[in-house]
Amino acid sequence: MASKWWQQSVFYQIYPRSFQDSNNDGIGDIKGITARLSYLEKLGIDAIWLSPVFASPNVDNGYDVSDYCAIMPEFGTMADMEELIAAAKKAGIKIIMDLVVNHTSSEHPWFKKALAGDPHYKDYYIFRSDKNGLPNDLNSFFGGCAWEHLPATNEYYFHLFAKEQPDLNWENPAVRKEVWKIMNFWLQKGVGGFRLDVIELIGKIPDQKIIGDGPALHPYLQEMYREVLAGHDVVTIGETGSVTPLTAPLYTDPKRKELSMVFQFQHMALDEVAKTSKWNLKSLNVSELKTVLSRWQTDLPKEAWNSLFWSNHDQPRILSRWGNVADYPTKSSKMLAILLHLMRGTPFIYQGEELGMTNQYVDKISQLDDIESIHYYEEEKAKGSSEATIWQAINTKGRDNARTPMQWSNVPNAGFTGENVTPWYNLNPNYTTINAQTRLDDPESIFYTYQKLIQLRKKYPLIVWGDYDLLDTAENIFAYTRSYEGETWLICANFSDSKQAVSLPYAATETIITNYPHTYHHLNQLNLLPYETFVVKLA
Ligand code: TEU
Ligand code: CA
Repeated sequence: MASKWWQQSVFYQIYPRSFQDSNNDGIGDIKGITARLSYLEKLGIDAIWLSPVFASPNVDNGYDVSDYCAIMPEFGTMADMEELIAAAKKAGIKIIMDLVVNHTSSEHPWFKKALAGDPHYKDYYIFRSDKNGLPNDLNSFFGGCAWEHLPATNEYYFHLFAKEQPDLNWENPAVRKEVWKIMNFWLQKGVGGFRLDVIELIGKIPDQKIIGDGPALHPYLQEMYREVLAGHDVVTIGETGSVTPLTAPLYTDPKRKELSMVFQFQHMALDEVAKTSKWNLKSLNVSELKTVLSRWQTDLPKEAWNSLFWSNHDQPRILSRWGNVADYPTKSSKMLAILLHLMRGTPFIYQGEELGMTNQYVDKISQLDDIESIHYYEEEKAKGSSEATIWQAINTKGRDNARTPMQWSNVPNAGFTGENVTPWYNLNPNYTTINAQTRLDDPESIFYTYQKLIQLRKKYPLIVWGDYDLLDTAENIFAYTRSYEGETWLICANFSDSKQAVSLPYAATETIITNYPHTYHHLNQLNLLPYETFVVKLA
């Protein structure tokens, strides 16, 4: 397959509400992003995945869209958006829109007309009569029943997320045509592609309790390709919560003309008790992480393509989750960055990950913004769970952890908004020490590790195309090789806070990158320090 730009790119995800405020209303906005393009150019990224900026009542912070072809007034105007696309293009950065088309906001005109009884628009959604009671026991991902009762009209409508996010009926060709129109509208604006929110759900058949991977899912994606994507050199990234290395090629094999790549979440489930929920915590087993990530490196057919991420706006911050904030913040954040970015696939950096931003600590419901965490708190309180258990889970896995404002400097409000402004959401108090300014001033900071990893990816085709082989090492040693055109690199990490002896039957001719001031030659008697990580070229 001819190589694609998005296979050699590094993406950066921006959660616009929390990135940069430009008009001192305490809310991040599009002009703020444009003002920060030079920072992103310095980092070296090639594309921005922009979380939704469309008109929305913000029940789910933009993942509840009320007009797909208008900009949320708090974020600015369509002119601001056009300016961002143009300025980013000049900086060599593509803008990828976050398309949320499994559902709309209940404020969308389509849904309002449906509620008013318009039969054309009722068929845009999933309504069922209440004459036989609840259609079935399906639940929403945000807790509670997935069927919202409308007593006035003796019916229910279906929502897999909040009740303010009614699911669209993709079986209806008119709905699909509306989506193609929206996508073409944004392609004409010059965007570089789309991240497709919960796209695996669009083939759902609620009456048969089929939610993900419905029979019509791939036909819909092939229709999307025919109607919108064919002929455009754009990227599509599917958010597919239950995809496996076996099913991923169904989305990403170019011969199937569907998507470019998918976000898989198997590694993100390794610290939750299997088959329960994200809130049911268990500690990470590094062997399981090695197995899962390696499976995505080796079981994907060459023609399929992988995304690589630790963090996003739904996940806790990786340094708090699987790094070591207390004793080895810099070493462990560099270990995580190097381990992931030397793998095969397109890396995604989440805003603030390149600064080593961390989770925040909360212990009052007034400190929560995220609907998912608020529902969880209420449900657990109703069940009689202890506050300690609830807050332990929220502080560990709550989505608000990733949504505290970007920490630019050590002034009040961290340069995110004016010093005397009340930001829409509380900053993490550690912005006084963890911020872009301190990282840019420190040549040994995590920022420059990310910058170098991006430079290496551009310089060495081995990183993009090389074969991956996991080495058989002790549990806490994560070591693998990448081989390409006769050259082999070895990547080795001590994924622990204790010294680890490791013996690797290799000799190194060059140290590419490391998080300790060491160089590496014979690798057969190494005593790695906590989180010590290195990449070497093998003899
Ligand atoms: O997330 C879908 C999804 O998988 C989430 O329910 C995720 O499992 C959960 O947030 C993990 O804690 C997408 C968006 O990324 C998310 O922000 C939206 O809330 C959701 O869809 C509905 O649009
Ligand atoms: Ca603003």
